[in-house]
Amino acid sequence: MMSIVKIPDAGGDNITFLEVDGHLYPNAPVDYPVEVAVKGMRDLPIREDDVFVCAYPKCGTHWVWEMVRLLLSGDTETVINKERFMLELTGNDVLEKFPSPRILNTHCLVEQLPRGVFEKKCKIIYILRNPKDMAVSFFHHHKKLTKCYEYHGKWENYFPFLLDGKVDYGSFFTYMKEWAAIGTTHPDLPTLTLVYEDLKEDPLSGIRKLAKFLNAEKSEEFYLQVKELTSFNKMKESKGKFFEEPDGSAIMYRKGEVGDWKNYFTVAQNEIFDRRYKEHMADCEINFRYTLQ
Ligand code: PPS
Repeated sequence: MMSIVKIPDAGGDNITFLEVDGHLYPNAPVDYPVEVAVKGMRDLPIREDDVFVCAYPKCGTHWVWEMVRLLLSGDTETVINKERFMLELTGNDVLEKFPSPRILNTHCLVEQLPRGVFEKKCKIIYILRNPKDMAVSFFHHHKKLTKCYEYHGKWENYFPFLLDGKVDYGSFFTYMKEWAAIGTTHPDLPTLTLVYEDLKEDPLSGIRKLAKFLNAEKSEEFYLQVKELTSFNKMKESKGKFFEEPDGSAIMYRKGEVGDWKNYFTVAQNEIFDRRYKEHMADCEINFRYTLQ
């Protein structure tokens, strides 16, 4: 089953999504029919050296993708390419033409990954970001990608809507819990968890961890180059043009900070958030950092 759905936020402003088999996806204006891509995803032929970069939306997927690409290729410059088109939004015939090693981004749940991932035991990099900053980033994403979401609502009405998980890729509580359990549900899958806030605080140590995990260890000098090339400003400058607003400003490279949520959350919203977080995540301990000292 596939349909375009318009879901109202708490103020009655609609957001448009694509619903496929009970899951919401962005109704992305890509050349490929998204429903075909989504439906084909489970059966994508997987290669042993495929690497998966997995994160809930707005948690740093494309930042880490670039780190991985530089480490695996040994390149010393960033490229503008089609990697923005996520695994679930790209057809299998297109993905099959990608050269190895493929680095595949996805916001999907563990159980939605291609079956071959579990058979071939592919490397998985999972990224976590504190959900308050994610919420603010997702708000801007939904508002700015007007062709996709047709959304013009306000933060105060978006906030409860997001907490209810009525967005593309579903509730972030469900997502975080499912991914947090991967060590138990799939103990044989090689998985590296990276945290957005840690990468902000100390990108070099994240880059070293990644290199080791990928068996792509390089010199300290190279790691420094990766750090420079993947800094927020550098990526915004080199890759921001790939998606831009009519005024030319980058949509995907907005602020890249820890703690921006404080500019949006009211005291009451913060209390609601903390309460809902506790209710949903009681059996799943993740110690997020909501600010950096
Ligand atoms: S998407 O569209 O869901 O795939 O977005 P995703 O790539 O997962 O995350 C987007 C947020 O990551 C920020 N970003 C970065 N932060 C720090 N350093 C670098 N290099 C970097 N690149 C992207 C991006 O700005 C989005 O966060 P916000 O808070 O909106 O700025």
